[in-house]
Amino acid sequence: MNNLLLEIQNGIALLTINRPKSLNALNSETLSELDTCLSEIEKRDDVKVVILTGSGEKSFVAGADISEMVNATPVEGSAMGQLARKAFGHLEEMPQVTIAAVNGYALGGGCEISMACDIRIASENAKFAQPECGLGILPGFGGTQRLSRLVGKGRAKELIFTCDMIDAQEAYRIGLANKVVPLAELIDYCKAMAGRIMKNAPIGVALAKEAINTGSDTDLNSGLKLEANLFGLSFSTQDKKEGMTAFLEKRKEKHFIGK
Ligand code: DAK
Repeated sequence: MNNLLLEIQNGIALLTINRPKSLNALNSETLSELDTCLSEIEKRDDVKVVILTGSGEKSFVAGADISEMVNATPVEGSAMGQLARKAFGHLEEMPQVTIAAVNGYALGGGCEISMACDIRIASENAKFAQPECGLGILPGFGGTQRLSRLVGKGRAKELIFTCDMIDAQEAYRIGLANKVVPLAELIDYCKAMAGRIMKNAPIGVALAKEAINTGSDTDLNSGLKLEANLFGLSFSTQDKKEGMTAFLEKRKEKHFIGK
């Protein structure tokens, strides 16, 4: 991999987009590597949480690579869009929990890839924006859809139409960031959160992720039906037996096995 760093330890995959000279902008090669890497992580039982971040202390991802896009034809643009849809789709749909550790600029495709993650933790210096309309395009890696679902239609329209850049506190206030922490503590904070998640049953967490994601794109009744079915499915796991038995035995230690 030319543009990614991957470190897997204690159930956590720390995936770093590593193109610091262009502030970690996403070119086609990086998107393709993300697709390949995430589809491999997705199959690993020993990885429970993925933390996605950018290299350096200035930028998470400064968007799609403008130098690659400037002369791209519609066909090339569309191929790039397909690649991003696949790569971002893994983050959103993989059974593991995905946390974006937003360590600086999250602009355009950078804001969009953070929104494909389940949770966004921002460092104090993080900045978010969807600057596409100022480049003569519109958000195309899911921004018009995911931003409005996260912060509401009105705020999404304001951010997209004005291209305003907002800081981490404002992102937190509107619900785009889950939490703001000092830059030096960002990765440790995300790892500690991953640790709290990993104490719970992985299948329960994965089914809850599926219920929330699918349910939020459908009507309440269909979402509730899906939840009931997934709830039933969780009763087939050994982890359900273990979690409930541990409670009844007043045991703090639980031995979840992901089955
Ligand atoms: N692409 C390419 N290079 C970039 C870049 C980017 N997005 N962002 C920064 N760089 C490069 C700069 O060109 C510069 O390179 P050198 O001049 O040193 O060679 C280097 O990174 C450092 O940047 P600056 O010198 O500009 O650093 P500053 O601190 O002055 O400014 C900044 C930092 C982040 C405010 C500024 O670099 C900036 O405004 N960057 C562009 C941000 C932006 O507009 N991002 C949104 C891109 S549009 C698609 C769907 C979606 C998309 C594309 C296609 N399809 C469906 C096909 C998505 C589009 C976008 O994301």
